[in-house]
Amino acid sequence: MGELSLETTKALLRRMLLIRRAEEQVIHFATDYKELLTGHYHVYIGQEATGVGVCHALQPGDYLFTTHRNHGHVIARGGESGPVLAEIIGRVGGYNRGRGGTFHVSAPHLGILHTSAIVAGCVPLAAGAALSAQQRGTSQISVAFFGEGAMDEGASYEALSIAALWTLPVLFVCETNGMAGGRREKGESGPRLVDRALALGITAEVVDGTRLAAVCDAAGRAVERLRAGSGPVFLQVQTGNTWPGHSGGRAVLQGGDFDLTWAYDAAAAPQELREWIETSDSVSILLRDLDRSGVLSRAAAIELDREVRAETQAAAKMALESPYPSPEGALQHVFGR
Ligand SMILES: Cc1ncc(C[n+]2csc(CCOP(=O)(O)OP(=O)(O)O)c2C)c(N)n1
Ligand SMILES: [Mg+2]
Repeated sequence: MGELSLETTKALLRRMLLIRRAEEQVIHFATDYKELLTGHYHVYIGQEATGVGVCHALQPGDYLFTTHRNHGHVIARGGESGPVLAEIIGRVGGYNRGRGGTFHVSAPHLGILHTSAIVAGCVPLAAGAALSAQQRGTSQISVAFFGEGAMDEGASYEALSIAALWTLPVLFVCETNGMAGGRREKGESGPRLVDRALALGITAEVVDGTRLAAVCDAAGRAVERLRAGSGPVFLQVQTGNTWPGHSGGRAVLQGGDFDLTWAYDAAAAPQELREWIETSDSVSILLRDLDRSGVLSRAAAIELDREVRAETQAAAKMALESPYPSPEGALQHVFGR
């Protein structure tokens, strides 16, 4: 695992597992209960290494902006599963007191000031927060996570262009997962988005998002550059084949919750998941790497996962026991009346 210590590696794996288990819980909320989560929602399963690897490079006080696929980013930044899950099912125990829901989980104490599902909406906002940090003379940086779908929107190019012109401390993380709006992306907007950033004079590189170490390495170098005041960085993170459970806005857990032993023996997994486990799932790839290099045995990883599952169950219980906001309080915590 390159320069990461055993302790750090375990902490990052733990956070990736927290995301995996929380997202599975979201799917359970939507499928195992009647009318608990009736609309559509998007999970981060498979892409955990990107959020966790990038957030590892950040400091308290840095800003983070995200999209419709926000749950994983909030937990990657240190968010707790309980308030995230409670928010997703609209309860007062949620980070936004149940007023945001799945598309708007924000956590200002973690630098996540706002979340919206507007594709590309977060790109100019992240540039704006970076401008604010620059004007105030702080060392804060701002990160925007977005999918390749955002690279079809004009707002992204204005933000990239201004960030380059004004040397803003903003990190653009384009999670290229091969789909945009349920449409499988092929051809132009796939592999070389990085060239568009380079054309604007932005330092940019393609990163293997299936490997935590590669993300940590690229994000670490990017953040160093940003803190030095050298201008924006664009990372085109290739997250591999998408998790086969994505199904429009209603995900499906093939074979139930992810069984950690599948990471080591994909043949034991449901047929639909095998190739993804072998080639693309960032959790499985990390588990195999750690096992092979003797850093973390299968037994130790399974024990760690057992703790994470217990923590997630407690978080789900807390969310379910939290009440809905009262109708009388509908106008509290809002900007206008
Ligand atoms: C401005 C805007 N147009 C369309 C949509 C509908 N929509 C929701 S997700 C999505 C695709 C997003 O693809 P991508 O940015 O690659 O993210 P991914 O879902 O692959 O993570 C679209 C078009 C939207 N939310 N906002
Ligand atoms: Mg995409």
